[in-house]
Amino acid sequence: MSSELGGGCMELMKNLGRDEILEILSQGLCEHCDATLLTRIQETLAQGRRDENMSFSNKNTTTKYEEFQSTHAKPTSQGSKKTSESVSWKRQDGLGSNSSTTPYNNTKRSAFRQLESDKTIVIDFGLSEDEELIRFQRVGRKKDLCLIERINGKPKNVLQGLELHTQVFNSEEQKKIVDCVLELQRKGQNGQLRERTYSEPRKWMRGKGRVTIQFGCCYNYAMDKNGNPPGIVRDEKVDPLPPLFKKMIKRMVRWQVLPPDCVPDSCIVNIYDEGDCIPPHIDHHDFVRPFCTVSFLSECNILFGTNLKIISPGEFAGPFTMPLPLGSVLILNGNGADVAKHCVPAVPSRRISITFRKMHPNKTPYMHILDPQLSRIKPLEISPSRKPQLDEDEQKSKTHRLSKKRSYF
Ligand SMILES: O=C(O)CCC(=O)C(=O)O
Repeated sequence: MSSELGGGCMELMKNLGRDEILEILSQGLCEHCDATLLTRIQETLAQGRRDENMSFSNKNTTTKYEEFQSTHAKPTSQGSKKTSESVSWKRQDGLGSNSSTTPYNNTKRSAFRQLESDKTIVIDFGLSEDEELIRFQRVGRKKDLCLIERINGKPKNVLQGLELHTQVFNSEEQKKIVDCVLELQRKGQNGQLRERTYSEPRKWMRGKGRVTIQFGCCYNYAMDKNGNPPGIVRDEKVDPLPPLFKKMIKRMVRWQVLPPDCVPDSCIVNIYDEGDCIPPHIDHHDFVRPFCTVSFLSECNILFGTNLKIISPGEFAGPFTMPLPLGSVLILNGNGADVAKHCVPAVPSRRISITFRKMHPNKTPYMHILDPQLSRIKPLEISPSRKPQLDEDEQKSKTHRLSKKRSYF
């Protein structure tokens, strides 16, 4: 680009917001180049090598970005004083853009539309459009979980807002994800991840905790050695979300597991050895609702209730127990996220979970930028003409699976 043309562009860019600039820069790029661009920008920002003439430091730009932050701030409330007395409990039955591998060229929009309607497009995780539609229809969804507890003297379903989506990731995809996690763990052990990304308990004992790997933001479970309180540490950097995790996020939004207005931008990987656990807690409000957790390697139980008892290290008791099937996604929202606590007692064998959460816009790390790959995800919609039928056997097996699962609740 000639310097004259470059200067003109810079002048024009001064009037744009940060995410508009990112959108322009990433148009026409494949997913890989998009990710490279994002990483370059993040690295440049992190190293403080910003060119003063760049519009990122422009006053208008900052204002637009701040505007975005404030209009998207959704204060969450919790606050209700709980004098909960568990009177009864009740059991009741109770990825991205359309193939982001599709090149997107601004000057060839009609060609892009053509591609968009092409049935042979390959979706993330290598699915064709038809395969994706079939898999989407196979997802099991439990949304009416119920546990009545007395809160401030009134009966309340403390599980309202909880949802269990099964068969979201199949065994082949689970294997890919687990391999990726184990590789990340190896890197963490070798000091190849940013300092606060990887952490493991100091010594082994039952109920000691678990290995955690965090991406997108540094989260403090408790006050750290620098005096930072629990929550997101805004001036600390951890590694960005790995590309495979972004594909998982895209799938969850496309398959209507997560809403498109609450796309996670951070996650914590929990690696539980046999006997590891997570004690009773409510997730910090530096993260908005809903958030979710995906299960791998071995099935375990999660407990819910306003009053979960710690009996001994890794041994907890509570009024509601739910098994977490492999490849399932548990959505925590409403009372299920904010009134009931949850915990995972000592697991019977090695298990991995990934908890995906969206940061509250006012709590993001200071150098945080929106990831363009996570900003244009559209939920899958099936028009009757595009609905591939499950064959008779599959339909029967889906009905059987659901009626079998019902016995858990
Ligand atoms: O491992 C799980 O399924 C639950 C994880 C969890 O509660 C958390 O990360 O806050």
